[in-house]
Amino acid sequence: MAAALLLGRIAGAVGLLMTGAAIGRAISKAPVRVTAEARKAGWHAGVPLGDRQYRITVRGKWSHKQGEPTVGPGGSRIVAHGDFPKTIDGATEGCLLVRVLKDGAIHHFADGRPLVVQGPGTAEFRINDTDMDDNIGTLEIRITPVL
Ligand SMILES: [Ca+2]
Repeated sequence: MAAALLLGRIAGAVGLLMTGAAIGRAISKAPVRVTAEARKAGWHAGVPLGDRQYRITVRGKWSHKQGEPTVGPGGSRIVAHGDFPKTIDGATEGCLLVRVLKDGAIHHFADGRPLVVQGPGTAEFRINDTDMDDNIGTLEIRITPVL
């Protein structure tokens, strides 16, 4: 139990916790779960995807600004632009961004609906925000191969 707690703390410190499949192998059958911390600067790295489609669903809430209501992966209702410290334009402030390293496309959640992304590549996650100090919360991300 103590080892599991310690492992969880270490994974939390780096902002990524993977279960359900071995790290470093492409997901073939079982879903993989990872967590994304709102305060983590940069991309949460490293979920290998095979040459197929994957459905990404998310639970939990976070916020890009302490004092604002916590929200799901769709972020706030405001599309980031101007001086907002966003990662990309055209997605809502504080939404979950998904990048598949290979084609370089960045996907974002709209209204919290599941995303389907195409492998192969490495899936990475982050919040659409670059001012991390006032962020709170964690999202649980589930990545499931589409049959
Ligand atoms: Ca922020």
